[in-house]
Amino acid sequence: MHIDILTLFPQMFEGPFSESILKRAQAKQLVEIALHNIRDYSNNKHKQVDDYAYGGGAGMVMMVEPIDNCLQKLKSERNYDEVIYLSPDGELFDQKLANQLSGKKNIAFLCGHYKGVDERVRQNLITREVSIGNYVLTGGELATAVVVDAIVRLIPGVLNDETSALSDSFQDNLISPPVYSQPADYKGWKVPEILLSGNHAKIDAWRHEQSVLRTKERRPGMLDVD
Ligand code: 6GU
Repeated sequence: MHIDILTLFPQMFEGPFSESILKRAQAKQLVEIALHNIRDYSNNKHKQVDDYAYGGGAGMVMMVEPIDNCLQKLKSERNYDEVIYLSPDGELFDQKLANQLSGKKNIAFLCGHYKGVDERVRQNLITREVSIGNYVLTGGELATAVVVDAIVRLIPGVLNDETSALSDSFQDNLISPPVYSQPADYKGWKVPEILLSGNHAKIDAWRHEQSVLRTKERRPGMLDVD
């Protein structure tokens, strides 16, 4: 998979993409992530990327031209399955969308800032708008990092034990069961007997039962979807 990220703040991605699983996925060439500074595509002598809104009002708007310049260049090099604009008023991101996107070949993400992007970007250059939740962030960068993380870990070969993504919470509309490790008794806080029994059929049945119980308690709406 190839991912392009269009942003005014490329350095915001250095931490999240240079550690742990995302770092290894790139080293193994399972994913290639390229950052593009929108400011580099401004033709203005001040490298201007935002301007006042027509009609007045508070807040700056990201201009169409630098974003279009950047996307034109990228589109001359590859065909995109999706060009995604991260915005608090987009479609809510969930595990189902993460699964869909993890199967794509080329995805571009546009990170918005200020009062958002010129509407003509949304009308003409974007295939999809995504939000990570009903709250407002300072910009689309952290949202993009979240979405990229959720997608990349689903690419085959990224996780060591491939079954571990299959047993994730949400993957089958169930929350994961509780897990325990050594010691079996810590300060009197005991691991459930069944997990120490060695009876794997019973353990699997117990885990499934715990998943259903937790889902009913924590995400009652999740059991009836799909
Ligand atoms: Cl994608 N962007 C911003 N700025 N805030 C958000 C968001 C995105 N998703 C939730 N809040």
